[in-house]
Amino acid sequence: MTEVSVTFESARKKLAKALGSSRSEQDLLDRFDRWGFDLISALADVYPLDAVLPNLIETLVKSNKARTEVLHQRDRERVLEPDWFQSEKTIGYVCYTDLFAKNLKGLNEKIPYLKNLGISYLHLMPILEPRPGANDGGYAVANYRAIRSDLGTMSELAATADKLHESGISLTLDLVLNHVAKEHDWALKAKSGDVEYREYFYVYPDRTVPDEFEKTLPEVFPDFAPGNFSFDDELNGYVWTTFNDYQWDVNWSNPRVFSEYADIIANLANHGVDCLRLDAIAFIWKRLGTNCQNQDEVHSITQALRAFTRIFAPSMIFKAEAIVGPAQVGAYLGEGARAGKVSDLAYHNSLMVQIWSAIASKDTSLLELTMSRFKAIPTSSAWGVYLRCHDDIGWAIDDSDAHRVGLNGHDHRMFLADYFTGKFYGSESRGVDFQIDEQSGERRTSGSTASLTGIEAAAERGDENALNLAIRRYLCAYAMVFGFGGIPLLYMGDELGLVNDSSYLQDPAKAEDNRWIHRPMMNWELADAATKSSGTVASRIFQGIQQITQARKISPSLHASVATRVKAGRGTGVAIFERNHPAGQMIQVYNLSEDSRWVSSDELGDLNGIVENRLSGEKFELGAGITLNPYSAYWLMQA
Ligand code: OTU
Repeated sequence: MTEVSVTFESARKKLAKALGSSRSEQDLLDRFDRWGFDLISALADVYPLDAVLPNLIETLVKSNKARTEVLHQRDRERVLEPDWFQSEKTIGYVCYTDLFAKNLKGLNEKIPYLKNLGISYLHLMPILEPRPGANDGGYAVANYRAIRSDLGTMSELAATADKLHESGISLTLDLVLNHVAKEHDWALKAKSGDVEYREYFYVYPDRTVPDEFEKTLPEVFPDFAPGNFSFDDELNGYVWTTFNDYQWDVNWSNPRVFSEYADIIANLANHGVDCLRLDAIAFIWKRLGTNCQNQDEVHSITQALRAFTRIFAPSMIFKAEAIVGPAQVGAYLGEGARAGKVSDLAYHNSLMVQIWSAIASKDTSLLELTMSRFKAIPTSSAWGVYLRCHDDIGWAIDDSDAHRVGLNGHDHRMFLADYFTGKFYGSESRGVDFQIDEQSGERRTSGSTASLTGIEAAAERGDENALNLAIRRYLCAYAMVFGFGGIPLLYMGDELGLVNDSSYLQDPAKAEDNRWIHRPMMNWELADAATKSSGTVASRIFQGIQQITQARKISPSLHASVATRVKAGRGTGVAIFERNHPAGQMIQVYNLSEDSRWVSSDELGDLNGIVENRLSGEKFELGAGITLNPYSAYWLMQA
């Protein structure tokens, strides 16, 4: 027997002894039999087993006792329906609790609005207690066991989770794994000289080691947080700070850190959270001579946490926030022996970038090529698909991909940054530059969907034609997001076309970070009007999004277990997405140009005769092909 099997047997014995005979305790033991090996083998990759397992077993037993019967029941249901999040009926919404509804109590009252929009998956942006003052939008957590005090309490969180579930909506929260606020208890203890807690972080007495690492480390926020290490007087040393100087990277090579996070996860699961968004997961393992992202140990750690969660709370899933290239992102959903054993969801950053790139260039060849580079993902996983989120857009165009379609990577990235900030001739985009790379001049872009797609500029000028075109562009892009398969994530305000909001400049804790320009306050007056009247920009967008949502919900062909294939060779501004699902072939056609285009029927898979456009409900004779109006979108099925 291998070391792992021996450990498994003895761990199982200890667990069985500690557990009683109740149904939930016996269920837990069954799940240990199913997932315990994955847990222990992954732990063995990274840690001495006796330094983590006893703690984990204790956490399992203790947290299982604390878990409510309602949650045990949810566990049983989801074990029987493990694809719940892959369903075509899953529609996501992402918002800040305060900007959306002031606090958790206010949010409870807005659940009918979310239901009306068709939402069944809600991601509440960072809500755990952050450090005071600047806190990177809540990504500098001071306490994982409390809610930001103006938003509510942990028991209110559990109550909100219950209310959401009653309405068929699951709850996602962020779990920031890579760093804590320098005001977190661990950091305070480290500063006070506690050696054990100093080892929760990467601390160096002088610049020797940091300088070695810096040789190969990129910078995430070069403008407001240059470098990856910060000197701290109390530590009397340099502490690793990938992001801001107040966000201290946690040392995951320390087994105690693993045990701490397992316990934090169990606590969140016991408050009714369904999904954890693993923030900045790519960064959690450091290796000299590398960019310290996507290291193999990241995936071992995730597998261990995932197996732990499957044993303890099988209704919970993980979403990897790994904003990395096509070649790296697959590992977050599991490749090789880890297929299906790490995160269940991962953001599709490349698709997002490629949609914007195709819009700017009115050419889809780069999108087609880049999408063809994606390998299959486990059929039990799904992409989180989005057009905008709370972050800037990094123009992640691969140099060799660009080269293969006749572009220069650097030039194209510069073009996109210029285009979406309105500097390129003819562009109506109103984005703003975020972080400039001194050497290359390359920039990322902030801005809301409505401002980037030209709605803001056209509305301001009162140019009806331009406005119509911009709204079509906007809805066409969202149809791509909703049609791709995986969870479409609607970013708050995008259902109404909210434009850039500069009010963040008044708040000193936000002013230097222009990502706040696309994190506006919800406009409930506008939302009310949009749901009641028609004809306004907001109502046209709201109804457009609702229509896309409804079309998606009646289309089992969009279940995430089957991948979308982006058809190659079009390149003329038309993208074709093929979904060869046993429930029925669906061919999606998008004209991302400002001119009419033609698609011939032999580009449309097996479709012939009478076809239905799921998006409009319209049925028509396919004939030789379809004339595509600017920004038209079709989800075609055999009628
Ligand atoms: C994430 O971001 C969050 O989404 C950001 O809002 C936070 O500032 C950051 O972590 C730190 O907590 O780490 O895996 O364009 O994509 O900052 C990628 C850069 C991240 C972002 C990057 C991202």
